[in-house]
Amino acid sequence: MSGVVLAALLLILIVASLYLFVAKPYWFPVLASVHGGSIDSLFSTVLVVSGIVFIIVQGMLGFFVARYGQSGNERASYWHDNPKAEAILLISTAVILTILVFMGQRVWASIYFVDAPADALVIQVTGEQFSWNFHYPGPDGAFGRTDPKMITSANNIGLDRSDPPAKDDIVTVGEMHVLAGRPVKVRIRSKDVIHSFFLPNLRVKQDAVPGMAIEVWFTPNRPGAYEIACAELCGLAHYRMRGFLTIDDSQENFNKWLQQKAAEQ
Ligand SMILES: [Cu+2]
Repeated sequence: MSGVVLAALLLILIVASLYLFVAKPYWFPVLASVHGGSIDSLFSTVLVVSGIVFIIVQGMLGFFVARYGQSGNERASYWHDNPKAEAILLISTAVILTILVFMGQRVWASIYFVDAPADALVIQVTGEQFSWNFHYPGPDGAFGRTDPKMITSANNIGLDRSDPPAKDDIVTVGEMHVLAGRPVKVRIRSKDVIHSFFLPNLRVKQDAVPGMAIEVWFTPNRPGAYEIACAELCGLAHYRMRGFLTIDDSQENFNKWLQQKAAEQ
């Protein structure tokens, strides 16, 4: 094949990739949390840096095959060892990757190594095959005792209603409400296998591991209705773990929902 044809194919590859990146026909779902902005901008930075390298490398490859391989049967000259070129490529790659890694560490630390504010709303999330259970502490702010022995089909998390702090607790299945602007701390558990609590719009994704209570916190900031998913293939009906997150715009609406759920149980 003539080098010119290969160069033309490479050009199409470059233009198509650039189009996908600039026009963003497939991109992230709408952002609805405070910390998500730093994740998205880091993602874009990595994509821009690797995109520039991609265009330079593919562009040079296209240029050389078109310029020196028109008839398709030329022989390339071969040589061994070019310490200068190797040093330049190695050091520049190492510097770029190290900078990107440190940028990533900073974002990670700002999300995972910072404690949730004291006034954060705490919600206990329990994954099971195949649903998400949400446990709110109710007006007293204290969670009631749970006991695996008390789990029944009507009591998914084994909440002991005879425990005083449990009296006003609220448990919902597949339905979670939070309040815009108020930090939320979720305590994630699993009853059976490994699940992954995923809030795509909030850029939150955390594994639910049996025997562990893993906490993550975030601040929702865009009222609306969003999706909750399980991001770990956890069994045949994994897809059914889809749930619904509502970010309420006011304390009144949030309280109204809590009261309605309390009345239902
Ligand atoms: Cu799951």
